[in-house]
Amino acid sequence: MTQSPNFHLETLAVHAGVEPDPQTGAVMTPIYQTSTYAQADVAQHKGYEYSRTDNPTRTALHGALAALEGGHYALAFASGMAAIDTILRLIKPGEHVLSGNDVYGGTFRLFDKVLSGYGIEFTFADTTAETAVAAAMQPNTKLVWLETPTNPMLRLTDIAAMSQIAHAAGAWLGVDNTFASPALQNPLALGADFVVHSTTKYIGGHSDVVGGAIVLNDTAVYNQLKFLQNAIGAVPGPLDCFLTLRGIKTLAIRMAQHCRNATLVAQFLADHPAVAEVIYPGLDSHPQYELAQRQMKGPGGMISFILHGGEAAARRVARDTQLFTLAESLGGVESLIELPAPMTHASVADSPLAVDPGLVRVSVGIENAQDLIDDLKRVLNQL
Ligand code: P1T
Repeated sequence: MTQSPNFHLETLAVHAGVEPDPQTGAVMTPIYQTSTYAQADVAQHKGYEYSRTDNPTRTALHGALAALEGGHYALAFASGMAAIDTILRLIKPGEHVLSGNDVYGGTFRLFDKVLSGYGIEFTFADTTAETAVAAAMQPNTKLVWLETPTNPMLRLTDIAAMSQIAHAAGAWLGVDNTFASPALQNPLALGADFVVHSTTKYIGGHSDVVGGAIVLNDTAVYNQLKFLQNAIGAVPGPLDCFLTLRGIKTLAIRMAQHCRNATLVAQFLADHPAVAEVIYPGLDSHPQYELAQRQMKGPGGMISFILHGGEAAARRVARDTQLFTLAESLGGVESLIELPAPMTHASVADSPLAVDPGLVRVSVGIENAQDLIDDLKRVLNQL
């Protein structure tokens, strides 16, 4: 496809990065299941020499990811954590990273339990409050890191405001855009320097592949990251790239249905007497409803809630729903339910980031909304 900045997301999702195969005309990019490439003479190759460095199926995925986020460059990784880790390799011992204080448990674990052991200094601050971030900046701050919406509290951060604070201090802004997906929010356009995805989630969309991505505009930093991608080697295999490319084609219509369904489920939960609090950016009870309206094209498919019955009730609901499968992860076509405190965020226990043990998180899938509501109603009515 001839790339044009004027194409809409629905069109980019179907076409970006993918050209008919030059050899055969195959419409879908083949799974180039090869580790190496024949060379005509020493160091004379057709752009590919070894599949850790480059692989044609991965090249197509890079093109699609860059287009979706409106960035010049994208790099795909074996997981979301591998993508985040590779960005953090740009930070040197003695430098400081200011991270949001409500992030995926694995991100906190990487920062606090792994990278701080290599001399990188981390501070965790409330990025929803600009004053808290400005106060926590240090002369050696090199990177401000945030999720919006956050996992699992669904708090929002004003990306444009945060990029001003970071850039005024000479720091980069990295935004983990996993929860919104590129269909609902494009952080580069709001001033972020890096966008990261766990492509395991909405981008892949079918709970059948683990992957990660970085998208950015700066050529010099891209070259550094491309070097690191090859040097470290946490790359996705060709089948994983193919599955992710296939998932991307329906991103726009999946996200529209996730948003529609989650809005209806959130409204149902908010009206149910067993539910004490519903956190969803599409409800006007969300403390940052106005920012959600301004910054996001839709409220997303993730809902967190707390029951009057606390942790015991939360465990019963997570165990007894049938359409909502009790499982970690999110963003697939099927609805999932989990308790962050003992599951996805177990690694923040005993830290200032600890999560309420009664918090329930649901990833609302693309099933029929009434079926999903009936499933929750049956279980909530028994509490
Ligand atoms: O699982 P992986 O592809 O390595 O991605 C890590 C990651 C990064 N960023 C965010 C916001 C995430 O939610 C995740 C993974 N999260 C889950 C597995 C989860 O259930 O929350």
